[in-house]
Amino acid sequence: MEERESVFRRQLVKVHNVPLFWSIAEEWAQVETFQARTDDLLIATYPKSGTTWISEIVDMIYNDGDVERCQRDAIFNRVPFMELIIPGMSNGVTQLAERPSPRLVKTHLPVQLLPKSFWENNCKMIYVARNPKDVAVSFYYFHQMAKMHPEPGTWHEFLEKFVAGEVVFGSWYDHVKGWWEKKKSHPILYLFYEDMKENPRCELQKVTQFLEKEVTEEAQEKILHHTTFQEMQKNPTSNYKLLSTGEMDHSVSPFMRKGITGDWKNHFTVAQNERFDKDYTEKMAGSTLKFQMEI
Ligand code: PPS
Repeated sequence: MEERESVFRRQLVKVHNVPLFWSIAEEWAQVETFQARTDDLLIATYPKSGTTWISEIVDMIYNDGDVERCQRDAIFNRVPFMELIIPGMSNGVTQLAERPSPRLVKTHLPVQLLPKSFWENNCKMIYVARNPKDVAVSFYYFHQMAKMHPEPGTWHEFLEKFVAGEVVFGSWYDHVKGWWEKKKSHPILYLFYEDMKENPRCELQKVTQFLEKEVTEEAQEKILHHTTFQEMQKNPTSNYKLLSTGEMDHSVSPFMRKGITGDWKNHFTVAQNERFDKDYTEKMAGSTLKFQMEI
């Protein structure tokens, strides 16, 4: 019991200047030498940007819209989190090594930290980005319920850390811009959470085209229905309730929390919002990347 507790709520440790969970930093050599395969599909995101949502969509495409087959296992086993290494609990690197191809691989790493075998194997990648205000709010609640994170402090304190990039996986700005730039030279489908909310059918078609998969009209309907927030929220294989309460305590805040765009308006004060907008304008200057803060 003592050992288990000591795993949680520790300070982050920087790897190449990016804050990571202490246990990922300690085992970084394993992550860095991860062996990608040519038919791997990488799902890359900054935390809280729609990773689980796109993972469920892709798994459904791979399984021709068969809901039962997609309920064969929890999402964190169907799409393992590559760099997540927690002693005695999880090792995405070894988990993935044992899986048959074609594999779906989840990562939150910023582009510069991605193991080089993904580039060498020219793997297809899907990146999902979400507006930073909703990410910050979602991340704040996630820190409270998922115990690998350091204590978030108050909302105000957390927002300061988020803006400064002093949170796990580093700066949201560096992350979204880094992957955006990379798509100029590599097959990356770059999607937005807000577009997925606004027009799920259109975004689903982008994904199937990118993956070069034929999906029947019927399967498409099933995928759209099965991956709505309401369906995923009650599905034990996608709502993370199969994890132990020690790792994620849904009574503090559920993993499937609200699933909307614009919840930040219920959390940001006017002063916080003004300050955030000013900083956002400075950090995004010169980028062609645009976000919808509301839809
Ligand atoms: S993680 O822990 O980083 O992998 O989390 P991630 O899956 O990226 O993000 C969790 C947020 O995504 C919301 N979510 C959804 N929104 C809309 N539709 C669907 N189907 C869906 N599935 C998950 C989830 O509720 C978290 O956002 P918040 O704002 O906290 O509700």
